[in-house]
Amino acid sequence: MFSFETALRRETARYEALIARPNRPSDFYNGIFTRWEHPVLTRDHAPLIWRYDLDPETDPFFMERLGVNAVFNAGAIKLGDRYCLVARVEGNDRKSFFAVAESESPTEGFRFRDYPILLPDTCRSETNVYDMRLTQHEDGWIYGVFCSERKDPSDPDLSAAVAAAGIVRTKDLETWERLPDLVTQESPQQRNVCLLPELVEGKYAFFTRPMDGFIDTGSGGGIGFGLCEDITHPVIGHERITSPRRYHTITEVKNGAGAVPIKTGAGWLHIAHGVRNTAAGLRYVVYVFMTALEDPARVIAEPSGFLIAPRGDERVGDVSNVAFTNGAIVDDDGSVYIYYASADTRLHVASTTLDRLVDFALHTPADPLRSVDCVKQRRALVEKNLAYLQRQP
Ligand code: M1P
Repeated sequence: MFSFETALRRETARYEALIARPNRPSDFYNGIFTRWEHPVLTRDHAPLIWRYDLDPETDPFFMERLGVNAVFNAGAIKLGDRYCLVARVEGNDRKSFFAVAESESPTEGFRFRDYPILLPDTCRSETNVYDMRLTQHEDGWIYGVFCSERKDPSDPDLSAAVAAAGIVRTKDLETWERLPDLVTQESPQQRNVCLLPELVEGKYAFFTRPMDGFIDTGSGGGIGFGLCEDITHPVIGHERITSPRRYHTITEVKNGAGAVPIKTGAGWLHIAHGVRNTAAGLRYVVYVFMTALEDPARVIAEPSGFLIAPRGDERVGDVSNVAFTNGAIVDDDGSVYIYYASADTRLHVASTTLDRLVDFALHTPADPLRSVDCVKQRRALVEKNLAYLQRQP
């Protein structure tokens, strides 16, 4: 016979066991990063108090009243000794919202704060919000730049939407001040926008992703870069293309910023995403490039191919064949934790170090863009290796 108390006890125990589950490095190896066995956040990490009505008077069958469909694409920041993720949580109703999950460990034990984030409601037409990138800015604020989505009032197509870059700021991830959306005078739509942690020429520096439409970037040629004088009235006049899309590469269809760029001695390290088309639909991967310290829009290295592509179970979910990141944390000892989502469904962690990422970025050959040149590139590596092996005693 059904017992409310038993069901509540069982689900609470399951939830606590999930949060307490230790995570381990998986046996995946490529020398660049470590994949961890378990996702750090899933829909099952959503607290019971978000989903169930725990009062048997009003929920006698202990039913999920407000289900959570997916937890993925998280902004990331370390506050004191706590690793904080501002995750995209998608309800069963398709609407996404943000919520802070934190842990004392970068790879396990993430627990959501009791309440999801209630953003200041400054725009009645805003229907959906997602993918917050968190910047600990030199001006003292933590900025969250996210996609704000609304129905396109000028297009009768029910699915026609407009994407803009919403901006909030906070000091503690608890109280949020909403600023006006970013205006980019040359681009009708924006997604995957992030703010550099430092001023450039005394201005706020954004990486943008100019788009003509909601899905298609159209004439948008890649990841853009623009400056704005006043973050409280954010307007970008001109956007320079930093990392262009290229034919027959991992960025042919689209690319966009990922984690907020990381400052290193050798340049700004970007962990971005690229999109190509396949017969089975779009394939999203995470890739790396570096830009110059004195000119963050100038690419100085772009290693060939992807850093992270969906593998195994990661390949399947609501939007299959997607690896996507919008957050990474660098620790004082140079460790880097890249929080990447798979298939718009769950969030994983990949760990590495700044030294490894910079080495990967600077010393991995660039994509030569043609098969014949790729073969030459690989044969040169084989030749070097055979010569090396022959020299060994
Ligand atoms: O569904 C894959 C990703 O699609 C979008 O990325 P982009 O704008 O580059 O197409 C984003 O909405 C992202 O949230 C999502 O993971």
